Amino acid sequence: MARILHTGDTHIGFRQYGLEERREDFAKAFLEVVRLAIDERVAAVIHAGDLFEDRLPGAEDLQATLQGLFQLQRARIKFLGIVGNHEQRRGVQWLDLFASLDLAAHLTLQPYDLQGIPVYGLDFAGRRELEPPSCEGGVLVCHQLLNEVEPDGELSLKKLLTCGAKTVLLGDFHERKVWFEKSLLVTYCGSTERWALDEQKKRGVNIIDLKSNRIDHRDLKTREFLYINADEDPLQRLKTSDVTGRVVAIYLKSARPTVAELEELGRQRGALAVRVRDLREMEGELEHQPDVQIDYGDLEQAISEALARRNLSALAREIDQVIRDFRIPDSNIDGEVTALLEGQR
Ligand SMILES: [Mn+2]
Repeated sequence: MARILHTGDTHIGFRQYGLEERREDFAKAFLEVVRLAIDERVAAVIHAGDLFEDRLPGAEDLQATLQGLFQLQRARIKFLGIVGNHEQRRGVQWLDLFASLDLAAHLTLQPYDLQGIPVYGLDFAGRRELEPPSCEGGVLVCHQLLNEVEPDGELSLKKLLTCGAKTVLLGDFHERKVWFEKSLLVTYCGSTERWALDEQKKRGVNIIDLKSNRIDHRDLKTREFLYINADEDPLQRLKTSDVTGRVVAIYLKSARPTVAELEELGRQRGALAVRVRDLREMEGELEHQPDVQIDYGDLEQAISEALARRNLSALAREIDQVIRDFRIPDSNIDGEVTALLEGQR
């Protein structure tokens, strides 16, 4: 038995809605995954990228991550990973740092031997059409979009059939998906906390026996969200539901009640946050449907989501992060970007 836990898109360090509680939630979800791996006595945790929200996780985030990695090490569970688009750096990757401490292995096209099964890994390779590498008889781990989940996804399910892999473990798309094509298993594990408001389903991980390709999943206990649909009366739902400590997500089709009224009532009732998604501009102008849906106050997130789908170079992503990082004062941006550019020569 070569049972493994497949996870990814952990996004540790994401201070969602500007809340410290949400930043902690993303780290907690990782520790919950570690606890599950230990309970399930798997041979390895295979991480399909985006362990971190960006390339500069804070000390608190690294502390939680290391805590989890040390717990796995004590339980003799391997942590095998690849680098996702969010955390990718030009030099040493965080995963390489963990590998140098013997807490992880960075999967590459030189297969890692897991109980006789070769495990291949490919770091995020951009949004251009991608030819899968040859992975004879083994497992391929990558962080890309399949054309089955995004029409202009860079990787095709059909091509995966010819790369020789028996199992393909994916990250990048945040919902769990499973395909069986002939004897090939292809799966996305989904994110471990709700990174975008529309990630409504329960978050979880895959448990897979790599010998038989038997796949199972386990739910994670994460922050509770209350979803209020556009055809419901949001004021009534807010008044009659227990929203204490929850994130309340409201889809709104009318001008009343106002966002401010909903936020105020949610706060009074003890909600952690109230997020309103205005569906009005979507109505009747489908031909002008915007690329990005923006829920109030979440411009940063909308920009991140849109950029993640563009084929930007690692350098362009780093420059973008420097410009949008609120911890870097405006007066230092010039110097930071110049240093990045000069490092390219
Ligand atoms: Mn992700």
